[in-house]
Amino acid sequence: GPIGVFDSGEGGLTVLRALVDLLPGEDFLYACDSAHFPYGPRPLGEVRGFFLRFAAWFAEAGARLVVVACNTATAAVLLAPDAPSLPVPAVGVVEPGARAAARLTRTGRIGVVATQATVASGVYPRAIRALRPDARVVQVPCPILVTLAENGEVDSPLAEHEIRRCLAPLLAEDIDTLVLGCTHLPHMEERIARQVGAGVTVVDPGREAAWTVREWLRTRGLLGPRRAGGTVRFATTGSPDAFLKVARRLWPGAPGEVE
Ligand code: DGN
Repeated sequence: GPIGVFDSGEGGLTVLRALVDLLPGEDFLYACDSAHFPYGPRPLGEVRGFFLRFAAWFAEAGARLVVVACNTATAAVLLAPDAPSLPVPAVGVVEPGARAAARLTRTGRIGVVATQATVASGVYPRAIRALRPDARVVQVPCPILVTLAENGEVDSPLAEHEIRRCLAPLLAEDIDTLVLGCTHLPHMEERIARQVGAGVTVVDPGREAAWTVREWLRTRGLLGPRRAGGTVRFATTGSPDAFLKVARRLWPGAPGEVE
């Protein structure tokens, strides 16, 4: 079966892109819950309920594995204290991101930009400090950036302004590592990297998760063909046309058909 990839909307495309680059022979099934976007302001219990319906759907579609390409859903489902059992194996984005941050920081001062729900859940500070107990993790929520990315607005003057405003409190803390703790943010990675400057290492947890996925498949003997030629299919609870229109703007040349 295919590898499932899930997000609330367009953010998970940054993870899908990393997966397609790394595993070009695999078939991917990307599903998103555009009807309930954004997840960030919602209680984690509600996000969990939404995800569980998708998990059942992925299982029915015969997915080998589901990549939870949404930090908020990872916090709500996989890293929740009372994590539910799932009908399909799942890999999230938070732990791979936390591992990279803990490995890359020199000063131990780490910034995290994420949704309100992810920030409130504390998953990043917890996961980072489990590996680097001396780390100082500063978090800021970024609901406006999420919405801009969801609308495909990643290089406007407004986006530039909001990125600056969002990052200012982190830069004031003298961080040396910045975790893009929401999968919508890597759509703006170049602009973010330019604003934080060369002294700050930017971590994209989605890209780190792609390596985790490859390792997960390899150790179980489930890696697909090495050659290119895998397929991508999209499904959304919202308007397929609206989804694809933004997807093609965010990822020119994106493969895939929408169902
Ligand atoms: N892209 C999701 C995340 O990584 O948290 C959430 C975006 C949202 O729905 N607000």
